[in-house]
Amino acid sequence: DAGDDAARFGPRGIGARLLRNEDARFLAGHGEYLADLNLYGTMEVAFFRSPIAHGRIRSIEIPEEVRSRVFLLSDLGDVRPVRAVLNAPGFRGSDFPPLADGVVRFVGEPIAMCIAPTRAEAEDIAQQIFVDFEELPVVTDMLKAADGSAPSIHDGWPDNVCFVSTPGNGDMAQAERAAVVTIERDLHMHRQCVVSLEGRGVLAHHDRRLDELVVYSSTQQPHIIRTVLAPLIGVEENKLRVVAPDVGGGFGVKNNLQAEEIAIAALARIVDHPVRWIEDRREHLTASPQAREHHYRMKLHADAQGRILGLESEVIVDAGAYSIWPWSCAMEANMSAGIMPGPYRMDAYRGRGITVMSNKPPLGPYRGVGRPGACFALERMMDELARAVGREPHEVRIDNMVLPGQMPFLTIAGKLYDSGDFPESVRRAAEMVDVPGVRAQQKDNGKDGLYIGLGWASYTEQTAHGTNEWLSRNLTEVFGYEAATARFTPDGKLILEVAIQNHGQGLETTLAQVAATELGVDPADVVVRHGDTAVSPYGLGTFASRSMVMAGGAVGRAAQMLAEKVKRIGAHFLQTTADKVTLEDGAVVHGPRRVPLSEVARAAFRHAQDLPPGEEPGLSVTTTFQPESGTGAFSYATHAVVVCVDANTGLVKILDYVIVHDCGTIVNPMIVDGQIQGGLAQGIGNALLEESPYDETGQPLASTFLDYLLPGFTEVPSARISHIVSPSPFTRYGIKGMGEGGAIGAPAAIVNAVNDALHGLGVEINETPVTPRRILKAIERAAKG
Ligand code: MCN
Repeated sequence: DAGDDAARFGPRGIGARLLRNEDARFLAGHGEYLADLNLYGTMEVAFFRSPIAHGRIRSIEIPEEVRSRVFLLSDLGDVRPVRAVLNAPGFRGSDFPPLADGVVRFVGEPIAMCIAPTRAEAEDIAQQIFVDFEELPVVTDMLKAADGSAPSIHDGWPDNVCFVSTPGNGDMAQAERAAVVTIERDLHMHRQCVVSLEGRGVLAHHDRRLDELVVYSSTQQPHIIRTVLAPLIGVEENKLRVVAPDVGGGFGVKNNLQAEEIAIAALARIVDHPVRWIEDRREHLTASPQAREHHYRMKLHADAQGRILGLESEVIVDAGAYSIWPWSCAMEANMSAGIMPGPYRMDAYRGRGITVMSNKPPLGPYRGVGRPGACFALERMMDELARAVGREPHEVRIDNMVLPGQMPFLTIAGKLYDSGDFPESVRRAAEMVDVPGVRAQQKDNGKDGLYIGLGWASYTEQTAHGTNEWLSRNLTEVFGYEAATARFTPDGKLILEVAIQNHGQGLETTLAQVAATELGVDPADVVVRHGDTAVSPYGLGTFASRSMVMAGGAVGRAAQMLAEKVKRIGAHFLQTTADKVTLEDGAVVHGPRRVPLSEVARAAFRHAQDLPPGEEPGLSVTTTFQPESGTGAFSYATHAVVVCVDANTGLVKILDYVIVHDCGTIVNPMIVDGQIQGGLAQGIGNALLEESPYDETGQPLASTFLDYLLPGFTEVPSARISHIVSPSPFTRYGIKGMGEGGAIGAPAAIVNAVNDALHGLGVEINETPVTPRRILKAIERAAKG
């Protein structure tokens, strides 16, 4: 409740629906993205990329007149491939070289860099390169990769299986014996791209004055990019600065160390001018890390009322040609298998996550990571379970959910849910969507070939993973804290320096709101600096819905510590003690008397003689924060969607979309609603449109926006969003992360709605996206019986 928040956190602190500080810059065109940087003498880079999916390079021919403009791996001197490692028995790693090292494993893999004053000229040079390949067998079918029938694409591997995880608990044999209903299905979520508004890009140069290499990258995680990049290119970490300028969306695709980042940084060491590569759209669609591509084999055991007794779930994930750093190829399958039980109680769970390699671009994180697939698979099963026991799907969900009184709740897969009222999210969504009303409308299904359907999805979103969570996944390269510096300038204005990277989430505003809560400053006056290893304390970056909890917590702690000093100095001026003053409206206040922060800062920086005895000069605090629970904080939501399917054309129209959501304490309700809506847009793409198919030779069949379809304004309705607020007991202020949720629930809810609409025709669709072609085929198949 906004009124409560204002009382607890101040009128412009946590909970205030403020416009975003950063939007003045963006809307006026003052954002500075990679392509806007203007360094004298910059040469532009075009990559020559593999035209085939798997082959050994016999020879590379480069015309003599352009040879000095072309760089192969052997021209880069001492540079090492990146290798993502999972410290788990049975994990197989693979080197991902910055430029091909004799073998190429996917169409689009970088082989050479061409430099010229303009990108067009660099592309002309790339056109003149000829590579002779010995073609090798191509693996594109994940099921064959998983069953061992496809030849291995990495030397020394017996097959293409990279890792198998087997989470679970409970007595499955008992669950099977007790079950009255068993539902069994195979389901598939296709491969897709990420499609951030700004593609990837890197600019690197040698700063002669400081004798350091400066790498500008459109990245979500400058600090750990620096840590891992430095040894790969033989530069000491203290001689490498990584800067993320404004970043036009990331969604996970900029949350890895990329081959191009290593190649451009390595090139900048050996040429005497800046070099820059800016990804074009075709490169983004075919050579960037891609996403999803899960195949599920599910078995759900339940009693006659639909109460879940046991769940068996196998997920096979096609991770493409290489393991992405730092997450490794096992990221998707591990997340999916670990979160699979979702918001439900069950007596037994047996999960199996199998990651396989193929001749496609590496799989990377994309909003939701593993969870859109897991939610899709489980929630399809929940709808089929409800059908089998003859009950409304939302009622079966309510009956199976973890209850508020059981929180904190340890799931059967070992996740600690912190707080929440899962059943209430379904009850409220059912009311908002008006279930009896929709059921009444469905009586007209079939008229003019139109079919109405109601679909559901409930999920939990694990956010702000702590160190224990990464360790439980055997990921030792990442950690579960964030750092922040809060400091005043000598004129009394606040600067926050953070290692997380704001690229659309509104963090410049919400972090300022957190500081305003502690220090009583105006958030519009707070400067938030991020994205530069030379500016902020060390931290991990922005991904996994962690920044609000982690960086918010670190800023909150730093600001609180700073507030104590400010109060001591202010109290000294007011001739009272620190416990008697408050910080309000930019001043230290004691009854009717006040000392402005500018006065406090003047004393702290320039007139130390005015400070209380023993007080050190300066006003700056650097500290860290990590949540108390190692598994982080769990948001959750229920999505309910009403669709109309046109059986004549196969088109799906969304008529109503309801989301009941809980992310604990909300810092900025306007931003949170925007995040949910943005995630929903991507979930709708996942459900209905976006797909990156490959033919059997490993050629991408969607390499432009003509064949890779994105949802537009007409496909994305405004969701009706309602909030439950269950503060987390494990985080500062009770905040939970939420940046991925919209994308997690939508594919399941929409496909469920399509199935609900077409069930009367005998149709069942268990793959995404549900394109018109798939719908028409399914109707045709059902008609033939
Ligand atoms: N917030 C809030 N109150 C909360 C939780 C969050 O006000 N209780 C606000 C904060 O401004 C926060 C934002 O909502 O920055 C999202 O919160 P959080 O869940 O902490 O996620 P992160 O800030 O760490 O952002 C990462 C997340 C992820 S994982 C993806 S993917 C994603 C997303 O954010 N990528 C995005 N949203 C994106 N939005 C844009 N515009 N661009 C992207 O690339």
